[in-house]
Amino acid sequence: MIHRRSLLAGGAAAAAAAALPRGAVATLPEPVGQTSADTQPPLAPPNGRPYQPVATLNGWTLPWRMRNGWKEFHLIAEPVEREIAPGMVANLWGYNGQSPGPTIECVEGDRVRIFVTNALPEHTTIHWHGILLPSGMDGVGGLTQPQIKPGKTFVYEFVMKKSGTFMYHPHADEMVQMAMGMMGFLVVHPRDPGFRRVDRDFVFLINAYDVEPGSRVPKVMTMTDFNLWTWNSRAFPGIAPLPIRKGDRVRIRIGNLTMTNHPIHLHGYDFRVTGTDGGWIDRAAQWPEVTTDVPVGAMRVIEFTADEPGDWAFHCHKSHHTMNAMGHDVPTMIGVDHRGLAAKIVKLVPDYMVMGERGMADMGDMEMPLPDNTLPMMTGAGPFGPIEMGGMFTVAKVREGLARDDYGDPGWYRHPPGTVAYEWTGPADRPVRARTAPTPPAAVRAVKPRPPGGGHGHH
Ligand SMILES: [Cu+2]
Repeated sequence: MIHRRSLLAGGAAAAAAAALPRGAVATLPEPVGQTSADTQPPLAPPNGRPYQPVATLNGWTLPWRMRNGWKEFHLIAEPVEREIAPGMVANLWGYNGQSPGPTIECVEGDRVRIFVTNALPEHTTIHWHGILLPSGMDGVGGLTQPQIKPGKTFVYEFVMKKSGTFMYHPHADEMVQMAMGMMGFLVVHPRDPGFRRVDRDFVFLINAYDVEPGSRVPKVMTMTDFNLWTWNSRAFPGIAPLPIRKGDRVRIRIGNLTMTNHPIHLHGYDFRVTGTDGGWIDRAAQWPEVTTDVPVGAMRVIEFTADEPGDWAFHCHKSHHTMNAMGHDVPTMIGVDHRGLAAKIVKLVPDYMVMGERGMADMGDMEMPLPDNTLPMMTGAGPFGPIEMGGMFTVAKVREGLARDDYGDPGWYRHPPGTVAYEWTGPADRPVRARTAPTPPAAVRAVKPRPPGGGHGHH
């Protein structure tokens, strides 16, 4: 739920401000926070230029106020609690109650003023990734401004020169602060609401954490070996589905603030890559894809027309990124029957985990003891059984008859009769195998000459 707070002013200051005529004093915009990790409905602009708002997966859009022709936002950098998925909460840093912070939406040509209050225990700044702005507003601590000390508020002011897909994040102790979850989406809508208009416009950031099983705080010194692969600080089955009305023109905007690339794959459709954080791609330069790689520190915009109903998997194609916390130091146990052994060891070592001996699908069946506040590696049940995914996985749910503004989960797809893969129940012969040894290729025979006089002796 969105909540309004008097975090800064305190009771006395707020009362003093309220006693003065409206507008007589410059005041900070009211800080607004969000505690829910549910996807909030798109925020229709109550004032200013019109636009089609975006839906932030497991997130929300920051309200603003108009003041003398400026659109004013107020970000609070602060420690937050984020539910990564049901059963696991992480202590992160974020903005206005959540990690990622709220999505900022504005319009090409808008004069934007963003107040940033630092409620962290260390200094910070905000860099506006991809925005064309005066150098001194670029948010690089030490280079373009002093860092914002704890308890202080800085003001960023710039005009949005162009529409597009952008993000914000600290440029101060940034390895730590981004490993703790500090980032947010920034969308600048085109001045012409008809420009490349879509019906649904989803946004999310790719992020990653290293949280040891049983703990709540990410290890901030981790370079590459993260164990929670998340979209908007959520792991499957915690990532919201993308509800889509059949026939909708759909845009999905993705930004990558992890330390590795993510090939993002959508089932059921081919799509066009229509934009990056550098701008919109000319139609003639767009090419079809079903997987688009989102490099480190980059953003990709994909679009398609949702003409095929169904439940379509949408995930990172690095298969270990569709899993949650893994122990990396376990041997492969395929072919080893250790089921009885595991039960005995678990009595002695409660956290003991083994890999399945018939592949990894066993993991979903085994009731392995896990430390508190740890996500199982593979979880999430579908209509046909366990989905065996964690991490960066969700479902695009394309349905006939959804309302235009309905972003609720429509449930599982009801497949028309005769359109689901089915089990063969007729006679099943074993495959016929070749009964004679194949003749070696001539090249192999050539290097094994027989010794003079015949026979098979060695040289
Ligand atoms: Cu990935």
